[in-house]
Amino acid sequence: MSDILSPTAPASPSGHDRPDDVLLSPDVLRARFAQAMSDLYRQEVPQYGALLELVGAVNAEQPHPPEERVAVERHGAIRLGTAAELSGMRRLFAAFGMRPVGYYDLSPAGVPVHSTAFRPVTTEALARNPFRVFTSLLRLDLIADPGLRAEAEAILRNRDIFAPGVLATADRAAGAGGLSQREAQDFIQGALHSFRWHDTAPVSGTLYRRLRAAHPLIADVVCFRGPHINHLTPRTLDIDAVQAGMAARGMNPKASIEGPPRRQVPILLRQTSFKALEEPIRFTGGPADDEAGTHTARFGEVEQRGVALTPKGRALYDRLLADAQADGGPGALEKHFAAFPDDAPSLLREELAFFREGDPGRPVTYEDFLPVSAAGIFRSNLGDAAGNDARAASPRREMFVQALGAEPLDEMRLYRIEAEGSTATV
Ligand code: OOG
Ligand code: NI
Repeated sequence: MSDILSPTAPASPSGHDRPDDVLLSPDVLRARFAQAMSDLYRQEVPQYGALLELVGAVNAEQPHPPEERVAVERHGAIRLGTAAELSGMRRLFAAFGMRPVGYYDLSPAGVPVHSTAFRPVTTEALARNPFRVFTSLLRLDLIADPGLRAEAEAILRNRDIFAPGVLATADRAAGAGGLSQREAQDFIQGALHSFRWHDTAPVSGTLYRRLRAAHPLIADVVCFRGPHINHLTPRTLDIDAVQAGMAARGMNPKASIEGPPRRQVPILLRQTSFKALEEPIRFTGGPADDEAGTHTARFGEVEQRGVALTPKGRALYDRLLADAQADGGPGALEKHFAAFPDDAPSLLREELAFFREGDPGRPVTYEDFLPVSAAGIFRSNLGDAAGNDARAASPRREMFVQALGAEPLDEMRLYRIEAEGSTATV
């Protein structure tokens, strides 16, 4: 497996090892960045702290709690407005050893974004720190009203979501394979700047409401100075228990868990969240009597990850999920997924899931996201105004790749490399 992301600590030319000579690797920078983000979010959204406590309690009751700190955040999410913002984020995340993997088109579910996941890509890097960011780009081409689209574009053109100098440092870190201890702290603070909450919106309340009426996501992206992190997500070993616990604690969970049903051999990814909070904001771009308002964007999520599926397994998953959704009756998910083998030997024999070679083969964990689940998470945290209408798929992959400035990596290739224990460069 590639080692381009492994820690780099060149011997100092003088032969002495002064701390400042040692480069902190992208993996170390990512771990520090994830911790800083977690601290920030817990401080900004106290209910997220309550969710972490619940997840910690549920995980502690597992018969075999793993040694690693399970509830360490696995992912967060942001929504961007322009190509320059997306390519800038690619440069920023590269310094943390996070590369774009996969393309997600959420338009079929009526969510006007397309997305990728910036994440570590080797087994070693994932083990050192798993943090990843589901990153969406607003589809301005899906705003029907040309006047409103032009207004949104003009506002986005005039904002800079990055702290001064942070992208230049990111490029240098990515090129050199790390940063010195001295530089790391400023860099992480600079990176964090993009993800903070703003309780003021530099637009009028009237424009906010017009954008919101077009789609709540458009208002969320266009009306703020930066792409506030909208959730963080720890991992749990029993998501059904967390879902029940959120309800018992009055935490306003979404109605159902996204993804496959509970199984003997967990597959892919199951997710749930508490619904986004309505938070006070002030509009500073209009008349004084139009200053007070609220915005709904930030929530907390939990995830439970299972084995990665092969293309054949994924096709079966997609088909059964679509059947269950069309059916819609109580227990539809369990009923339709009865057709998906639920023991490791069958999954292996029928080439439905990835296992590491050897006897017994160990499951390869799914490290990515699911478009239908992601759309469900989006919808439940944007409120009813987000709509629920199915549309014709309109992927714009080429447009996304151009905006990103790179081709996202193919997740199936990464799983194959991992299953084979291959030394291929990714
Ligand atoms: C992202 C929603 C999707 C996931 O884990 O699938 C998501 C967002 O709300 O920006 O977080
Ligand atoms: Ni999420």
